[in-house]
Amino acid sequence: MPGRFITIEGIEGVGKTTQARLLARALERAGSAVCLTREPGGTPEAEALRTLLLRGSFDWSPRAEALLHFAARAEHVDRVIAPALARGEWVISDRYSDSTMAYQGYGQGSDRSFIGGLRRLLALDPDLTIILDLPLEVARTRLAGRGLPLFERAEGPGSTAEKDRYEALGQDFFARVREGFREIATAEPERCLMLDSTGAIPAVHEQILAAVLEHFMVAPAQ
Ligand code: T5A
Repeated sequence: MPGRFITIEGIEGVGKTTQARLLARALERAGSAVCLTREPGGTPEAEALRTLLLRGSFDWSPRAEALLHFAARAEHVDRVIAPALARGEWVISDRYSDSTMAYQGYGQGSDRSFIGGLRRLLALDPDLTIILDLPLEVARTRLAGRGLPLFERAEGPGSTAEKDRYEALGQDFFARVREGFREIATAEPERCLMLDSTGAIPAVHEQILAAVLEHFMVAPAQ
Protein backbone atom coordinates (compact mmCIF):
# COMPACT_ATOMS: atom_id res chain seq x y z
CA MET A 1 0.00 0.00 0.00
CA PRO A 2 1.50 3.38 -0.92
CA GLY A 3 2.22 5.73 1.94
CA ARG A 4 0.52 9.04 2.59
CA PHE A 5 2.18 12.40 2.44
CA ILE A 6 1.06 15.18 4.81
CA THR A 7 2.66 18.61 5.10
CA ILE A 8 2.13 21.22 7.79
CA GLU A 9 2.59 24.85 6.81
CA GLY A 10 2.22 28.38 8.15
CA ILE A 11 4.23 31.31 9.47
CA GLU A 12 6.66 31.06 12.41
CA GLY A 13 5.02 30.32 15.74
CA VAL A 14 1.72 28.88 14.45
CA GLY A 15 2.62 25.55 16.06
CA LYS A 16 3.76 23.44 13.07
CA THR A 17 6.51 21.58 14.89
CA THR A 18 4.34 20.96 17.96
CA GLN A 19 1.44 19.68 15.85
CA ALA A 20 3.61 17.60 13.49
CA ARG A 21 5.00 15.73 16.51
CA LEU A 22 1.56 15.19 18.05
CA LEU A 23 0.14 13.91 14.77
CA ALA A 24 3.10 11.55 14.31
CA ARG A 25 2.63 10.19 17.82
CA ALA A 26 -1.13 9.68 17.30
CA LEU A 27 -0.61 7.82 14.04
CA GLU A 28 2.12 5.66 15.58
CA ARG A 29 -0.16 4.82 18.50
CA ALA A 30 -2.73 3.70 15.93
CA GLY A 31 -0.11 1.28 14.56
CA SER A 32 1.12 3.21 11.51
CA ALA A 33 4.75 3.60 10.50
CA VAL A 34 5.54 7.32 10.43
CA CYS A 35 8.40 9.33 8.97
CA LEU A 36 8.50 12.74 10.68
CA THR A 37 10.73 15.21 8.91
CA ARG A 38 11.22 18.93 8.21
CA GLU A 39 12.31 21.51 5.64
CA PRO A 40 14.64 22.94 4.80
CA GLY A 41 16.49 19.81 5.91
CA GLY A 42 15.84 16.14 6.46
CA THR A 43 19.23 14.84 5.23
CA PRO A 44 22.77 16.00 6.13
CA GLU A 45 23.12 17.58 2.67
CA ALA A 46 19.77 19.41 2.91
CA GLU A 47 20.59 20.49 6.48
CA ALA A 48 23.83 22.00 5.11
CA LEU A 49 21.72 24.02 2.65
CA ARG A 50 19.43 25.00 5.55
CA THR A 51 22.43 26.43 7.40
CA LEU A 52 23.44 28.41 4.31
CA LEU A 53 19.90 29.71 3.77
CA LEU A 54 19.00 30.51 7.38
CA ARG A 55 22.31 31.38 8.98
CA GLY A 56 24.45 32.68 6.12
CA SER A 57 24.74 36.41 5.59
CA PHE A 58 24.24 36.15 1.83
CA ASP A 59 22.03 38.16 -0.48
CA TRP A 60 20.92 35.53 -3.03
CA SER A 61 19.23 36.55 -6.24
CA PRO A 62 15.52 35.64 -5.90
CA ARG A 63 15.66 32.78 -8.41
CA ALA A 64 18.86 31.40 -6.87
CA GLU A 65 17.23 31.43 -3.42
CA ALA A 66 14.16 29.57 -4.69
CA LEU A 67 16.42 27.06 -6.46
CA LEU A 68 18.42 26.47 -3.27
CA HIS A 69 15.21 25.64 -1.40
CA PHE A 70 14.25 23.27 -4.20
CA ALA A 71 17.74 21.73 -4.24
CA ALA A 72 17.32 20.93 -0.53
CA ARG A 73 13.81 19.63 -1.32
CA ALA A 74 14.97 17.38 -4.18
CA GLU A 75 17.54 15.87 -1.84
CA HIS A 76 14.86 15.41 0.83
CA VAL A 77 12.38 13.85 -1.59
CA ASP A 78 14.89 11.49 -3.22
CA ARG A 79 16.57 10.29 -0.03
CA VAL A 80 13.81 10.44 2.61
CA ILE A 81 10.26 11.18 1.46
CA ALA A 82 9.92 9.01 -1.66
CA PRO A 83 11.61 5.95 -0.06
CA ALA A 84 9.38 6.25 3.04
CA LEU A 85 6.25 6.51 0.88
CA ALA A 86 7.42 3.49 -1.12
CA ARG A 87 7.69 1.54 2.16
CA GLY A 88 4.06 2.47 2.88
CA GLU A 89 4.81 4.94 5.67
CA TRP A 90 2.95 8.12 6.58
CA VAL A 91 5.30 11.00 5.88
CA ILE A 92 4.72 14.18 7.89
CA SER A 93 6.84 17.12 6.81
CA ASP A 94 7.11 20.33 8.83
CA ARG A 95 7.09 22.69 5.76
CA TYR A 96 7.43 21.81 2.05
CA SER A 97 6.90 23.51 -1.36
CA ASP A 98 4.16 25.86 -0.15
CA SER A 99 6.74 27.53 2.12
CA THR A 100 8.81 28.47 -0.94
CA MET A 101 5.73 29.90 -2.65
CA ALA A 102 4.67 31.80 0.49
CA TYR A 103 8.09 33.04 1.69
CA GLN A 104 10.02 33.52 -1.56
CA GLY A 105 7.04 34.12 -3.88
CA TYR A 106 4.61 36.19 -1.79
CA GLY A 107 7.03 37.39 0.91
CA GLN A 108 10.18 38.21 -1.06
CA GLY A 109 8.50 38.90 -4.40
CA SER A 110 10.22 36.13 -6.36
CA ASP A 111 8.57 35.05 -9.63
CA ARG A 112 5.68 32.79 -8.58
CA SER A 113 5.39 31.07 -11.95
CA PHE A 114 9.08 30.13 -11.71
CA ILE A 115 8.41 28.58 -8.26
CA GLY A 116 5.27 26.85 -9.58
CA GLY A 117 7.39 25.42 -12.41
CA LEU A 118 9.95 24.06 -9.94
CA ARG A 119 7.15 22.43 -7.97
CA ARG A 120 5.84 20.73 -11.14
CA LEU A 121 9.36 19.57 -12.05
CA LEU A 122 9.81 18.00 -8.61
CA ALA A 123 6.58 16.10 -9.30
CA LEU A 124 5.65 15.12 -5.75
CA ASP A 125 2.77 16.98 -4.16
CA PRO A 126 1.43 16.17 -0.70
CA ASP A 127 -1.83 14.23 -0.38
CA LEU A 128 -2.89 16.68 2.32
CA THR A 129 -1.51 20.03 3.46
CA ILE A 130 -2.60 21.51 6.77
CA ILE A 131 -2.05 25.27 6.79
CA LEU A 132 -2.12 26.64 10.32
CA ASP A 133 -3.24 30.24 10.50
CA LEU A 134 -2.69 32.70 13.32
CA PRO A 135 -2.72 36.50 13.66
CA LEU A 136 0.84 37.85 13.64
CA GLU A 137 0.49 39.26 17.17
CA VAL A 138 -0.41 35.83 18.57
CA ALA A 139 2.53 34.19 16.78
CA ARG A 140 4.78 36.90 18.16
CA THR A 141 3.54 36.31 21.70
CA ARG A 142 4.09 32.56 21.42
CA LEU A 143 7.63 32.93 20.16
CA ALA A 144 8.37 35.56 22.80
CA GLY A 145 7.31 32.93 25.36
CA ARG A 146 10.36 30.89 24.43
CA GLY A 147 12.67 33.89 24.08
CA LEU A 148 12.39 34.19 20.29
CA PRO A 149 10.25 37.23 19.47
CA LEU A 150 9.22 37.22 15.79
CA PHE A 151 10.54 40.22 13.82
CA GLU A 152 12.03 41.69 16.97
CA ARG A 153 14.54 38.94 17.59
CA ALA A 154 17.94 40.10 18.78
CA GLU A 155 17.02 43.74 18.22
CA GLY A 156 16.18 44.69 21.78
CA PRO A 157 18.90 45.57 24.23
CA GLY A 158 20.20 42.50 26.02
CA SER A 159 18.53 40.08 23.61
CA THR A 160 20.53 36.90 23.26
CA ALA A 161 18.37 35.01 20.78
CA GLU A 162 19.71 34.77 17.25
CA LYS A 163 17.54 35.73 14.27
CA ASP A 164 17.60 33.66 11.11
CA ARG A 165 17.56 35.45 7.75
CA TYR A 166 13.78 35.23 7.33
CA GLU A 167 12.84 36.13 10.89
CA ALA A 168 14.76 39.38 10.41
CA LEU A 169 12.56 40.46 7.47
CA GLY A 170 9.92 42.37 9.44
CA GLN A 171 6.19 42.55 10.04
CA ASP A 172 5.16 43.50 6.47
CA PHE A 173 7.06 40.50 5.13
CA PHE A 174 5.22 38.14 7.51
CA ALA A 175 1.88 39.72 6.64
CA ARG A 176 2.58 38.95 2.94
CA VAL A 177 3.66 35.39 3.78
CA ARG A 178 0.49 34.81 5.81
CA GLU A 179 -1.63 36.16 2.95
CA GLY A 180 0.28 33.88 0.56
CA PHE A 181 -0.62 30.81 2.60
CA ARG A 182 -4.26 31.91 2.63
CA GLU A 183 -4.25 32.28 -1.15
CA ILE A 184 -2.62 28.87 -1.59
CA ALA A 185 -5.33 27.30 0.59
CA THR A 186 -8.06 28.99 -1.42
CA ALA A 187 -6.53 28.00 -4.77
CA GLU A 188 -6.14 24.30 -3.90
CA PRO A 189 -9.03 23.29 -1.62
CA GLU A 190 -8.77 19.56 -2.45
CA ARG A 191 -5.22 19.40 -1.13
CA CYS A 192 -5.11 22.20 1.44
CA LEU A 193 -7.00 22.67 4.65
CA MET A 194 -6.53 25.92 6.55
CA LEU A 195 -7.09 25.69 10.30
CA ASP A 196 -7.23 28.44 12.87
CA SER A 197 -4.50 27.60 15.40
CA THR A 198 -5.40 30.13 18.08
CA GLY A 199 -6.83 27.35 20.29
CA ALA A 200 -4.91 25.39 22.92
CA ILE A 201 -2.42 22.77 21.70
CA PRO A 202 -4.68 19.73 22.42
CA ALA A 203 -7.68 21.38 20.71
CA VAL A 204 -5.68 22.15 17.56
CA HIS A 205 -4.35 18.58 17.60
CA GLU A 206 -7.88 17.15 17.76
CA GLN A 207 -8.88 19.29 14.77
CA ILE A 208 -5.87 18.13 12.76
CA LEU A 209 -6.36 14.48 13.64
CA ALA A 210 -10.04 14.63 12.69
CA ALA A 211 -9.13 16.30 9.38
CA VAL A 212 -6.51 13.64 8.62
CA LEU A 213 -8.82 10.74 9.47
CA GLU A 214 -11.59 12.25 7.36
CA HIS A 215 -9.30 13.03 4.42
CA PHE A 216 -7.92 9.51 4.28
CA MET A 217 -11.15 7.91 5.55
CA VAL A 218 -9.29 6.00 8.26
CA ALA A 219 -11.24 4.66 11.24
CA PRO A 220 -10.02 6.21 14.53
CA ALA A 221 -8.08 3.90 16.87
CA GLN A 222 -10.27 2.40 19.63
N1 T5A B 1 11.62 28.82 4.61
C1 T5A B 1 11.43 27.48 4.66
C2 T5A B 1 11.56 29.51 3.40
O1 T5A B 1 11.75 30.74 3.36
N2 T5A B 1 11.32 28.81 2.27
C3 T5A B 1 11.14 27.45 2.26
O2 T5A B 1 10.93 26.85 1.19
C4 T5A B 1 11.20 26.76 3.52
C5 T5A B 1 10.99 25.27 3.56
C6 T5A B 1 12.52 27.69 8.62
C7 T5A B 1 12.62 29.05 7.97
O3 T5A B 1 12.86 28.87 6.60
C8 T5A B 1 11.90 29.56 5.85
C9 T5A B 1 10.71 29.68 6.77
C10 T5A B 1 11.34 29.84 8.12
O4 T5A B 1 11.66 31.20 8.30
P1 T5A B 1 12.03 26.78 10.99
O5 T5A B 1 12.75 27.06 12.25
O6 T5A B 1 12.14 25.42 10.46
O7 T5A B 1 12.52 27.88 9.96
O8 T5A B 1 10.48 27.05 11.06
P2 T5A B 1 9.71 28.03 11.98
O9 T5A B 1 8.40 28.27 11.41
O10 T5A B 1 10.57 29.23 12.20
O11 T5A B 1 9.53 27.19 13.31
P3 T5A B 1 9.01 27.72 14.65
O12 T5A B 1 9.46 26.72 15.64
O13 T5A B 1 9.39 29.12 14.87
O14 T5A B 1 7.42 27.72 14.50
P4 T5A B 1 6.36 26.54 14.61
O15 T5A B 1 6.98 25.22 14.31
O16 T5A B 1 5.20 26.92 13.81
O17 T5A B 1 5.91 26.61 16.13
P5 T5A B 1 6.22 25.63 17.35
O18 T5A B 1 5.43 24.42 17.25
O19 T5A B 1 7.70 25.50 17.49
O20 T5A B 1 5.61 26.52 18.52
C11 T5A B 1 6.15 27.79 18.85
C12 T5A B 1 5.89 28.07 20.36
O21 T5A B 1 4.49 28.21 20.54
C13 T5A B 1 4.00 27.23 21.48
C14 T5A B 1 5.05 26.13 21.49
O22 T5A B 1 5.04 25.43 22.72
C15 T5A B 1 6.33 26.93 21.27
O23 T5A B 1 6.78 27.48 22.47
N3 T5A B 1 2.70 26.78 20.95
C16 T5A B 1 1.53 27.17 21.46
N4 T5A B 1 1.21 27.97 22.49
C17 T5A B 1 -0.12 28.16 22.74
N5 T5A B 1 -1.12 27.59 22.03
C18 T5A B 1 -0.83 26.76 20.99
N6 T5A B 1 -1.82 26.20 20.26
C19 T5A B 1 0.54 26.54 20.67
N7 T5A B 1 1.17 25.80 19.71
C20 T5A B 1 2.49 25.96 19.89
